[in-house]
Order: sequence, then structure tokens, then C-alpha cells
Amino acid sequence: MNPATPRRVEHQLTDKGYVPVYTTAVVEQPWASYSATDHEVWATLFARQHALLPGRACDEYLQALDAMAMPADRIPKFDDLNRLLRRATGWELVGVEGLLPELTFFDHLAHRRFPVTWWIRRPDQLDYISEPDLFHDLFGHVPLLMHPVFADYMQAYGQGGVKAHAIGPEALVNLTRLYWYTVEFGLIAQRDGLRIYGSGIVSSKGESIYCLESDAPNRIGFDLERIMRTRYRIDTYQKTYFVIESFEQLFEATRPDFAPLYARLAQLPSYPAGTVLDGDRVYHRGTGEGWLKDGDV
Ligand code: HBI
Ligand code: FE
Repeated sequence: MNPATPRRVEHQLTDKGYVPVYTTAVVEQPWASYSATDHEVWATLFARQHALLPGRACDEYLQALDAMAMPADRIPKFDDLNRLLRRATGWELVGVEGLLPELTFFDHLAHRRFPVTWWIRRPDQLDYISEPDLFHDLFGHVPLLMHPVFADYMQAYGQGGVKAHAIGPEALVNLTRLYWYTVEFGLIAQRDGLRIYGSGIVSSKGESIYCLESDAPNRIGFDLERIMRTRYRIDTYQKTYFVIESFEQLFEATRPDFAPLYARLAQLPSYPAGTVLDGDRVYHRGTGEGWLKDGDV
């Protein structure tokens, strides 16, 4: 078999649309089989995001990216990154073919294993790809796994996923929104302004600029229940970003048993992605680089 062809199993209709779901197997990273073009795609995307993110990504992400010392000119070897990660937080990367069935994905996270897609996008997909590839998984997700509190949050999320899966599909919809609006598209309020920590943003040039600099999207204070009721868009930049104050806040939010919350939410309507509610803590652009919350003035 040509190792450059991911083994797609079937397409499944999920809340992310009609997406391919791959084999559940863990695969060895076929590093020697990457082409010169594959390495160039990595180098191009790495250079682009590396230049864009200072002042936009949060300090924790930038420090971790530095500490990992991923090579700029070639695709990193998972084994090299694993030596650092295991020592820092006990996480490890495992190679996969792509999107996993939810329970398989949750089980990996619950055991501090992060699945990384082994293949990288084509040169004509630099700006957008609808499914996770190596650049998104590695550059987007892996640096923050070096951060002790975020690392614990990811494991707690996986454990919560295993539970939600047993409760049923509605619980899973609620929990998936939490992943989407934090791990994938989260913003964090730093002392000197809003910053990015979501992997879907840090791995995207367009959205790294848009989420902070456009006046179009809402930026709303983190609220677990609010997030679990908010639908999301998979085909455009987000209409709403949720802003945490710290990774501790995120981790603390996952401490309670979500079962009673799922039961309550099942009785309530969901909100369209662009909704702003009366009780929302909205972040407004302040003077200079600063941001103000409602009530700060
Ligand atoms: N599989 N490899 C991979 N990566 C993901 O981010 C991923 C997945 N399967 C399911 C999934 N994400 C989502 O359902 C999240 O909501 C958890
Ligand atoms: Fe992702």
C-alpha cells in the first residue's frame, strides 16, 4: 500500500458534518516516507504561524512552542517530541490516520495520549483543510500539552468524554461544544490583552488575525453552561469566541460531574452560534492593546 494514502474507513454524518472517519489503529509515524513537498508544507506553515503568533497567542503557548523546539524546516519526529512531553507532563503522542471515532479519541485523552494525524495537507490546502492533519494536530494542539494545568484539563476532558458517551448522544453534543469552544477555538484574557490558545486558531493564519482583530465576532466570558448550549460553525470562522481568565478556571470547570447538567440542558433549547444574551460578559476592545469587560468602565 502506498503509505501516503490515509486509510479512510467510511464517511459518517456527525455534528461536524459529513466527515471521513479513519481506522482506530495507532500507527508508527512513517517519517522516512514524507516527501520533499510534505516537509516544505510544514516549513511554510511553521514559518507563517511562527511570525504571526507573538503578541497574538498566549504566553503559555509561545513558551511551550519554544521549549519543544520543533524543527522549522522539516516535519518533527513524534519520538523526539515524546521525550520532552513525557518528562514535562507525562503526555505522549500517538500516530493515527485521522479523525477517530469519539470513544476511541476520548480513551486516548483519558490516558494522556494525544492522537496526531501522521499525514500533512497538500500545498493547495495551506489556508484551509476540513479535517485535522499533522500541522493542525502537532502545531495546534501539542505545545499546550507541556503546560501542567492544560495537560490535566485535556485528560479530564477525555474522562468526561468516556462518561458522556455512556450517557448518550445529547450529552456528547454538549461536551463536544466544550471542546470546540475551548481546546479548538478558545481565547484567554492576559494582563496585556486577549490572546489565543485554541488549536484551530493557532494553526490558521486567517483566523489568528480574525479572532482578535475583526469586530465581527462576539467575544464572551467563559461560561460552561452557555458553551454547552451554543451551536458552532464548521465551515466559517467562528461567530463567537469564549474567553477564559486562566487555565485553572478551565480545569476547575471540569471538576463537577456533568451528568445533572446534561439532564437539565436536555430540557433547554440551544443557541445559534452568533447569539449574544443579556447575561453574557462581553469583551470590548479598549484603548491601545487592552480589552474591557462590560462593567469595567
Ligand atoms: N479524532 N484524531 C482525532 N482528533 C480529534 O480532534 C477528534 C477525533 N475524533 C472525535 C473528535 N475529535 C471530536 O468529536 C471532539 O469533539 C472530541
Ligand atoms: Fe483539533
